[in-house]
Amino acid sequence: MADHVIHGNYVDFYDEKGPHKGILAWILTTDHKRIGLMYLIALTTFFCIGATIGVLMRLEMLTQGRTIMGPQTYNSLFTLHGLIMIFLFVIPGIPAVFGNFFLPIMLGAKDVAFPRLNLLSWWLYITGGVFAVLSLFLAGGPIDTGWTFYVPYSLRTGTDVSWMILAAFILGFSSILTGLNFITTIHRLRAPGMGWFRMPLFAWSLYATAWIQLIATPIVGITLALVAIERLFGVGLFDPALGGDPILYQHMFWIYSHPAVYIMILPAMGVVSEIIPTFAHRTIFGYKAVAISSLAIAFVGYFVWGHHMFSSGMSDTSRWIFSLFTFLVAIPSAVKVFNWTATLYKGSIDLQAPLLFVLAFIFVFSIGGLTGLVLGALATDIHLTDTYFVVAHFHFVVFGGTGFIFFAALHYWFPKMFGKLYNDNVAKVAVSLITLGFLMLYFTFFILGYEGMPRRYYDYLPQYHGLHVFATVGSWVMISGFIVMFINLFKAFKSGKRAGMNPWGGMTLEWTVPSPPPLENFEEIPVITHGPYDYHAQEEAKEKQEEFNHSAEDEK
Ligand code: HEM
Ligand SMILES: [Cu+2]
Repeated sequence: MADHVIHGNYVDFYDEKGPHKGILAWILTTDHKRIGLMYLIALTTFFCIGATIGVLMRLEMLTQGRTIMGPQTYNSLFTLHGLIMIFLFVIPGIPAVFGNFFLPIMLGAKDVAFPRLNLLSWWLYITGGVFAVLSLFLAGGPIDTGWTFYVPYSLRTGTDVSWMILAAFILGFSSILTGLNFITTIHRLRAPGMGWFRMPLFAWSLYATAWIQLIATPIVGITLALVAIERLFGVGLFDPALGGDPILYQHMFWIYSHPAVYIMILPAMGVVSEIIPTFAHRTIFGYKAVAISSLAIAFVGYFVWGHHMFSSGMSDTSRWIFSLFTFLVAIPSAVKVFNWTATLYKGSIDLQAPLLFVLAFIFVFSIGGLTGLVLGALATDIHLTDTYFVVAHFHFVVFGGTGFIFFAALHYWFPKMFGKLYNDNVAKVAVSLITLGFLMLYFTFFILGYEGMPRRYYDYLPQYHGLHVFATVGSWVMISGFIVMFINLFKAFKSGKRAGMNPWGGMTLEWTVPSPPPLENFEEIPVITHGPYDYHAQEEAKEKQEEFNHSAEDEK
């Protein structure tokens, strides 16, 4: 990184000489930007591992019967795929990488409120990840319970569930500490003049997310700890054979894991609310509605966990209440989609790669949300639960939502993070391949599920063969898109053109500091005088400046 050294009169954060050298300067750093980049490396590595496992699973499903692996291996692979993607990629994803890197800069702060705690979160994340990988090689072999650890199976399987639970437990602490850090940062470290309603929407979304992390994560921690205790000491909380109740487990699991889907999606919605105004060159439509709807989603999200258990055994009253609340979440989500579309409408649209990702997201995510309503309605859910329809639904929202926007964010902020530009045309080819492959792969799952293909099955009946082949080919198209994307970004990192301070014409504070930013972000803490996307105020300021220049020239 020698060519980064000094531009003009500042030293960027890559080249700042701290007390440590080499790798230690990274793994012992308390700089939020370095921590964000370390998360980026870890997360993309896990994403690649998880995606490879996914492709292998699809390859197994290419033909009936055994194709490349046996049933036990298949069970372990879909469990690992889910665990890696959910706990190591989409849940920490956007807050850990882009929240860490950009939240302080967007608030006009020098760092997060507790930089050392931030480093501890990263270490806990890595420790949890390493434990998860280690569990593959321990006595029982790779776990085969599915990412939900449902009892009584998870109490009885011979695979090493306790280790994996320990890993998830540690990851939970990482998540809680990051949430705590962000809440404090947002309350205490906003630049002078930045009232709550002058805060960028990405910060709002991280704020709502952080509260879920803080309130819901301990519940899954306790639940999983109880499973481990039950496995080790046979106390009989969940195991019916010992007088326990497996439905109790499901309630406790989903009381966390439903809100967790909002830990995944809210930050993504925040990123979308940044990218759209920038590429439409227009103030976001309904700023306050978008900000408040994040809080509303976070709040209502606590009351809908039962929709994962409509068919497990509950009273009719609780069933329809859960169904009603599930439908209510659709309202604040739709508010956001309407406001995004309204912003684009009459905007002067600059269709670059980050916006293309966002458009693909709006399309795919809307399908995911609407099919969520199909599953939230009691009658249709009975037909579709535990089929490929559910797998399609959650890939549309989790992958088409958080996954797509993780990569949109990477393209949007790449020039700022690395000070380099990538090839926009190649990026657009990558987005198109990814979206096309995605639709071939997962839209097919809706049809398969509707026709009765059960989820998590190793084999299938002859009538599903054609659709399985089509979906598997889709997985190849999608993966080639990701390969093109990674090569493009890697090339840019190695030898891309130097990026200026503000390549897209963005309005939030990160675009007012150099790329890459200096160690403490700002030479002088900025004073905020208008809203975060106030293109109007910017225009006025520019005109005034020009008038001033003219009159200065006239005087000469
Ligand atoms: C916003 C982002 C969302 C994410 C990340 C998400 C994620 C998920 C996941 C991972 C599952 C599968 C759980 C399992 O393995 O059993 C699932 C199932 C489900 N989702 Fe979503 N979801 C989201 C939005 C929605 C929405 C908007 C609705 C309804 C309005 C909804 C309704 C459901 C229902 C009812 C199920 C259970 C289906 C069944 O098991 O029969 N989801 N979701
Ligand atoms: Cu849910």
